[in-house]
Amino acid sequence: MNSISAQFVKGVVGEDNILYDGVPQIAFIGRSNVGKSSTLNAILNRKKLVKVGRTPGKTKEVNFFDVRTDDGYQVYFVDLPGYGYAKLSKKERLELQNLISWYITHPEADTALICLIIDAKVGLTDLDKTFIKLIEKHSKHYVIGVNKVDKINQKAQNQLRKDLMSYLNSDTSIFYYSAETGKNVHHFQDYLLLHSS
Ligand SMILES: Nc1nc2c(ncn2[C@@H]2O[C@H](COP(=O)(O)OP(=O)(O)OP(=O)(O)O)[C@@H](O)[C@H]2O)c(=O)[nH]1
Ligand SMILES: [Mg+2]
Repeated sequence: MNSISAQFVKGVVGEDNILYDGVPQIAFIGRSNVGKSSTLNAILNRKKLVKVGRTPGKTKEVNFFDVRTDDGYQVYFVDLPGYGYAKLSKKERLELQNLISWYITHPEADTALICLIIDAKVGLTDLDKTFIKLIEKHSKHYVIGVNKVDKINQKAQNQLRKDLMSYLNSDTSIFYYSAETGKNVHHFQDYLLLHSS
């Protein structure tokens, strides 16, 4: 496996040169608390690079991490706030959703890939479907990451696979893993670091 170095660069909430500096961006979006930040930590083999929350709503900005592999590949991992956190006020929820929509529909940002993360126990929600439609409308590439597979048994996982395959295009890549136990994280990691340049 490649050795990877990663460091936090900055968090943005609007226009910034980092969006267009030519480094490809791999973004992580999804409902609040699905484990987007944990996924970054797991893929980067770093326990505490990205702040992970016991309470949802931990990530508030569009956070850029500079990731480099020892064969010279450079990419930004972009950690976004979660959508749909019920405990926020309607205004706060809309502000976060607008920030996420702004980033994923940005016509000039160097977005190479959007990873839409879902919780294995919850499956695809209506808001996930809304964001998938938005991503497709703006012709961005995306994959689905199904996190927290440690929380479901094989039977539930088979059902989830069926549900996802009936909703998604057949060419959409889906990764099933657990950021907590590390199960299958390397498949997702290989894909992101080898195939997205
Ligand atoms: N069981 C289990 N728990 C997980 C897994 N991944 C993350 N968690 C837990 O889920 C909670 C949320 O994780 P975060 O990584 O902060 O989630 P997030 O999607 O970044 O959350 P926001 O930034 O608030 O949108 C934490 O308590 C994690 O420890 C997993 O694979 N399995
Ligand atoms: Mg987070």
